[in-house]
Amino acid sequence: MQTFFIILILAFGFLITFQIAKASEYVAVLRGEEKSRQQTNRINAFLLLVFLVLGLIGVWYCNERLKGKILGEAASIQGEKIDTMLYITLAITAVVFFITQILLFWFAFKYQESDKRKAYYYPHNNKLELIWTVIPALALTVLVGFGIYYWFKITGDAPKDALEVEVTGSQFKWEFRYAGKDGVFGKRYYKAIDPAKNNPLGQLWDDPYNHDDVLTTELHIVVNKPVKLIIGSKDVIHDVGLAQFRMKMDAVPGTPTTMWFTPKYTTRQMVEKTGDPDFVYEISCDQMCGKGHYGMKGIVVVETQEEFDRWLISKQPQYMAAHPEPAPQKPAADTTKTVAANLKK
Ligand SMILES: [Cu+2]
Repeated sequence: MQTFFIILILAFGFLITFQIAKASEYVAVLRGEEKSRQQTNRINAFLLLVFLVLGLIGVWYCNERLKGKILGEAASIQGEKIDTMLYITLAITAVVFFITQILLFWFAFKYQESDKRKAYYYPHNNKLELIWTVIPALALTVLVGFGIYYWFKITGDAPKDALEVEVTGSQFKWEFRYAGKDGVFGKRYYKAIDPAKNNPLGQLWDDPYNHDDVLTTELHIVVNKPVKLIIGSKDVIHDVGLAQFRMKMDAVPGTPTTMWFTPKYTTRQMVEKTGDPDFVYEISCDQMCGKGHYGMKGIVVVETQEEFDRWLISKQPQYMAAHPEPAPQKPAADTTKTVAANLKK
């Protein structure tokens, strides 16, 4: 139905344009080709000026309406730097935008066709070419330079005391793994992935480092403590999007990516700051990864170290879920059989 309407609208649009073109052709014939062309030129020149004025009013209006409403304050120390970069870039590009747009439309109006004026032939000027190549090149190099500096910082080595969390994306959810008491993540192998056997991340159970690793569906991190995310994917490319912290990193199958940042405010502090009792930090998927892409929105909790420790300790390591206590009434013969079966494998 929708497609039908779109086709109908397009057909109407075509018909209207066609009719207008035909009508103006008749007008031209009646009035004389040359006169009609001059009049069209004058109208177009005036419309360009109208477009400039309305466009600038629109820019001002959007800016006024949306000021401070888009992302809010950055909630991480690194995010502040990214915001500063964004504002500097916006300021520079805004100056260029206003100068070029005003000149473009004003010149188009002022120097419209006139019988009293002959176009000035000015084909080339090396000095001008040099100026408008070198200045933007320098400005962009400085902007990109700052960008690369922060990029290397965020994706480079995290501070030694950083909390490490492994983030794994899949269609359509995020799974988080904490290293547990030993502080070391156990090994994983993709062929060991078996959700039916409580092993959704493919942890290798013969690696003792895996025995205390905790799997969660919420990302909990500690305020004022750097957190390093080790990011991966089980199927297609996803992207860890943490808009409030100004962080974003692709989750690529087979190639772990990392980034680290330091959250500045706990979720509770943000509730107070924003005045929104329902405030939660969000993790989103920033890659169109399939039909259920929108369902990857998840919750990030920023809390104090004590709250975090209490939360983590309340979680059962995945090893326990994958290895439930053997039922005591089971006859010993069964175990022998299992061992024998395993040996055959
Ligand atoms: Cu995704």
